Amino acid sequence: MSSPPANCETATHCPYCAFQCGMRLSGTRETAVVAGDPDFPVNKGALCIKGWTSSAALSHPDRLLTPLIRNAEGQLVPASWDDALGRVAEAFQVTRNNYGADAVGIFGGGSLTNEKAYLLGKFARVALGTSNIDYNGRFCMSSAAAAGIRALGMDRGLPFPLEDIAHAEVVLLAGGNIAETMPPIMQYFEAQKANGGLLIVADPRLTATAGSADLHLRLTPGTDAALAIGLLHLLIRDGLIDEGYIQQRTEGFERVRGVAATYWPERVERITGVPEAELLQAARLLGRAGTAMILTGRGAEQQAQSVSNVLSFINLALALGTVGRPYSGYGCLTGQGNGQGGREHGQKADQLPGYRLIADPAARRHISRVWDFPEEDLPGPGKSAYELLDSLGPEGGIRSLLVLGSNVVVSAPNGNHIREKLQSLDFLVVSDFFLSETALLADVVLPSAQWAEEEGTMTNLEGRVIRRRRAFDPPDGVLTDLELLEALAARLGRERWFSYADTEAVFEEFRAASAGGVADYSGITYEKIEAAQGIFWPCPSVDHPGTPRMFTESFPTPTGRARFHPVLHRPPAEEPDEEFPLYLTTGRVLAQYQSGTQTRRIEELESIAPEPMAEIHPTTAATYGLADGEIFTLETRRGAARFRVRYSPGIRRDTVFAPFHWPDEQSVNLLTNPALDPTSRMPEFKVCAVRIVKELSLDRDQGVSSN
Ligand SMILES: Nc1nc2c(c(=O)[nH]1)N[C@H]1C(S)=C(S)[C@@H](COP(=O)(O)OP(=O)(O)OC[C@H]3O[C@@H](n4cnc5c(=O)[nH]c(N)nc54)[C@H](O)[C@@H]3O)O[C@H]1N2
Ligand SMILES: Nc1nc2c(c(=O)[nH]1)N[C@H]1C(S)=C(S)[C@@H](COP(=O)(O)OP(=O)(O)OC[C@H]3O[C@@H](n4cnc5c(=O)[nH]c(N)nc54)[C@H](O)[C@@H]3O)O[C@H]1N2
Ligand code: SF4
Ligand SMILES: [Mo]
Repeated sequence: MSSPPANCETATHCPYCAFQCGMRLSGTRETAVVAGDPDFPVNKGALCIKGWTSSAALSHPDRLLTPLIRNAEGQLVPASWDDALGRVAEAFQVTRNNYGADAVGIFGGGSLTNEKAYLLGKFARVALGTSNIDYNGRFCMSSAAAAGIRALGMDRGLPFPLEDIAHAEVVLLAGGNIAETMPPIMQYFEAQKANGGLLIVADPRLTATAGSADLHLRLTPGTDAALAIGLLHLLIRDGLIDEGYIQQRTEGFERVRGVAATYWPERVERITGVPEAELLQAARLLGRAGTAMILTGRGAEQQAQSVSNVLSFINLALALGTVGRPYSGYGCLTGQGNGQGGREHGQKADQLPGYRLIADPAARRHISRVWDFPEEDLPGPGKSAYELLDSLGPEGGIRSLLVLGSNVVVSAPNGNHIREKLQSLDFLVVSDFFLSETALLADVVLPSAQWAEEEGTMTNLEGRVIRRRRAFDPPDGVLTDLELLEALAARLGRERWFSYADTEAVFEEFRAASAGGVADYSGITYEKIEAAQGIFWPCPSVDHPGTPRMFTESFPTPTGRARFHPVLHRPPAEEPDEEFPLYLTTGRVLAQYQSGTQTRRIEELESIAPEPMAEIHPTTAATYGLADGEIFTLETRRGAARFRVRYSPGIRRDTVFAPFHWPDEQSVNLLTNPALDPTSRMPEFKVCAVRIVKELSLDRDQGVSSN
């Protein structure tokens, strides 16, 4: 295939977050110039610093340009595709023959296009026959998704277009730092402010986002459910709930009313640390607003009780009568580029395309017909992300693993343990653009084409399906992930199910697979996306315009009503004690993305955020004799890591915050607690108990020793 002519402009989207800013690429791969796309209605020309600098990764000298195979001396050395694919296919066959198909695992990611996520799920079930496929979205969206399905009948991050934000009288944002994690979204909040709207932010830190809010609720980490139920208590007490809506559109409120009665403000202040006066102020703002919106980010969602947290916020949104009304309702802010589509098309352990459940006989029948593959040969549900990683090696039974689109060594909780698990595999293959920390452990590494070098669709945080367009050819010798999966399937004797003329052909099959499912894409075509700057799912037929706003008439539950859930606040799995006296919470900074594989290589970003800074209240720091800017160690029951102190007068005194974008001894995930939410299996990234140690020698192989 020949390259597009140099200097032509290609309209595509940023490789990073779920905002999926429209951007235009010009020049060649080596000289690529990025511009914000003023015609794309979501970002309207704006980009953040990561977007502006994203093209630097395309021609970066660290880029993988050939497959690598580990040789007898234990080194990764360049190899041909033929050798590399042969090695992978052979290893998978040996594992299957010796231990059964479930002994091969796949770990995918929320940055993959819909086409890739779909084909990866099909590859697991049809080419490998394994039930064990899951993905990093389990670490991201799974709690909001589980709560949305339970309460509203389905999970689409924002069930309304972003434009609604500008017209909401009051927005409560729990656990999101969007001024750093998707900066161009702030234009909607600025418009909201200009319209007289107010913003309430619940966060243990005074973040850039909380700083722009009208009210900042500085809650104790891990107390979101108590906060939400406490607000509901006040709304009920003061007669500010919408009884008519509750009666007509919901069910189960009476039990929730009973629970809320026991969350009186003094009690909620004690649990959350938020003063009673602020609770009252927040409740009044929400209760008296004509339109109110409640949004959650990972702060409220990455906890061992986070499904309960989100259900409590949804209870609040329902009691206020907001869900399904314009400029109102509940929404979760999806994180990864295709965090939304990535959770709909079958790369989850319990799922088939179209948000169908793999255990559902009707879903299996439908997919078996679309795939022309025997229903009885489709595997059942497999292990969720952390459990899958925890099952690697001889003990757990997963002996070979393909990682495609994740860097779990840096991003999974309890990192020392995960590294050991990966090292105990018989065979690890990683597909990436760069030699990530996970790829460094692999037996075979496969180089992949980057975003600007492939076609496909992405689904943004609003549920808008958009086109990723190819601006440049991949470097010689680099395959797209779709080409890789097709080639590997052929080596495994499954060519018949994995032969596509092009990416659109994968999309066409996937449309049919999703037809009739909850996430129905069957009416979406590449042409329609082009013409309308994106189509919102569900879109069940070609003449259907798509669904920007959902739940306007009814909910996709058996009764058509939304469901209240009488959940309680439960404390985090690990709380501070004498030994580990502080809370540790984790998250992101503006200039780095995720595990940092892509952004730690980009000069402009490195100059802004070269190393992890741990935010500590100056008073707390003084107790430990820590000067601003000093290097120190944080230690939990699971490990220790080093950070530079950043004095942060806006954080709670009992809480330390650290970002997770760095590896090795700077990795906060050596510290985090893998306690899982019982429903969503989300790890508790946002809360554990930590202590400050001024001096500690760190040796990964020998564990941690104080000196
Ligand atoms: N710059 C940048 N942007 C990104 C990403 C990135 O890596 N870097 N990643 C993308 C992805 S995948 C995601 S998921 C999103 C995440 O986007 P956000 O959810 O906005 O990001 P986080 O920093 O993980 O967490 C948000 C906030 O939760 C707060 N928090 C911590 N504990 C608690 C708690 O117990 N309760 C409450 N209410 N808040 C708490 C933290 O202090 C933090 O400010 O960002 C996306 N955008
Ligand atoms: N402590 C702590 N840990 C966290 C979080 C937290 O808040 N705190 N947040 C969690 C969340 S929300 C998330 S989403 C995860 C993210 O964590 P990861 O899954 O590690 O995310 P990325 O760094 O985006 O990893 C993607 C990897 O795949 C590569 N890649 C990207 N796109 C493609 C592609 O299309 N094809 C191929 N072959 N490779 C690709 C990238 O170069 C990168 O190495 O981290 C989780 N971990
Ligand atoms: S906000 Fe997200 S999509 Fe937009 S430029 Fe930044 S990283 Fe890219
Ligand atoms: Mo995420």
